[in-house]
Amino acid sequence: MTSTKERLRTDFEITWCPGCYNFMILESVKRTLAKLIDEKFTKQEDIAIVAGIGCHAKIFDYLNVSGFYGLHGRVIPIATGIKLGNPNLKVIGFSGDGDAYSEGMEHFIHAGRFNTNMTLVVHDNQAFALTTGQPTPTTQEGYKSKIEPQGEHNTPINPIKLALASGITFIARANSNDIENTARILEQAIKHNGFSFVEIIQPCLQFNTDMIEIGKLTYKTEDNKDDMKKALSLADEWDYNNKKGKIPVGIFYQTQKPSLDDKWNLLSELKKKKVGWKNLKR
Ligand SMILES: Cc1ncc(C[n+]2csc(CCOP(=O)(O)OP(=O)(O)O)c2C)c(N)n1
Ligand SMILES: [Mg+2]
Repeated sequence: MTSTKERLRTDFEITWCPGCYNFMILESVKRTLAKLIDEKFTKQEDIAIVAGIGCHAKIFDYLNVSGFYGLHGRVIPIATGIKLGNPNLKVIGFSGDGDAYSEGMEHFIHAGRFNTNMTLVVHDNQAFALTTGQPTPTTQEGYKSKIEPQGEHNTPINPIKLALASGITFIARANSNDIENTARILEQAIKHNGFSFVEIIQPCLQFNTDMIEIGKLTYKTEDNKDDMKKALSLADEWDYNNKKGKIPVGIFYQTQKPSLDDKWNLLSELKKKKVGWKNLKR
């Protein structure tokens, strides 16, 4: 008998570079979804995924679930649209650091305000990889590329701090190399009621090779709930520039606030009755 995890694979040829950390992220996602389906938390047909454009986004082709292969930077609005169309679906967005923090930045901030009931997974390789390695908002200073031969002179943003400031209700960082812990974090993120954000550190073997050892600096933290001070101090431990010291990974912050579906009575009704808009009798 085929396992749930096997049913999540597709026959598309995988075109990531050999050894790319995206393979590890794909494995973590498959393990998480298979567990959630086996536990009857959701059904395979009730999962919808959205991807941006980039190396990360190819994950869309390798997962046998429904969804929408979007535009660069527009993962969150598309996912929000799916959620508004049918709040009974489990919606997961896959974004790159370029995708989420450059062109898609404004959506990220507003997602915190809306508290849309979805998960955003950011594959953060500190580079625009698919377009051959230009620097993104999380690239470290000094990174040399074709467009900045003298090196990146801008300071990276810290997406964890930005998420905390934006009111995002579930914030975590994972290390792509640690499949088991990433799967554990993804499971908690998908089970969270509200907007959950999982930033996955993913070295790029081809372009930002200065950061290739970054996974080795990570250490696991204990899951935090809504201690904002603790979350801020964890976020401050790594500034995305430093190649020394320690990088915490784990659930940095989790709090309960009404999600978009809870706040909007018609969406709550659709969820309660487990129906779509056309079956909603008013
Ligand atoms: C609207 C739009 N702007 C820009 C691009 C060009 N583009 C395609 S992929 C990409 C880089 C993606 O980088 P990131 O989101 O970090 O993903 P990665 O390839 O690193 O996984 C860019 C800039 C595009 N396809 N569409
Ligand atoms: Mg990238």
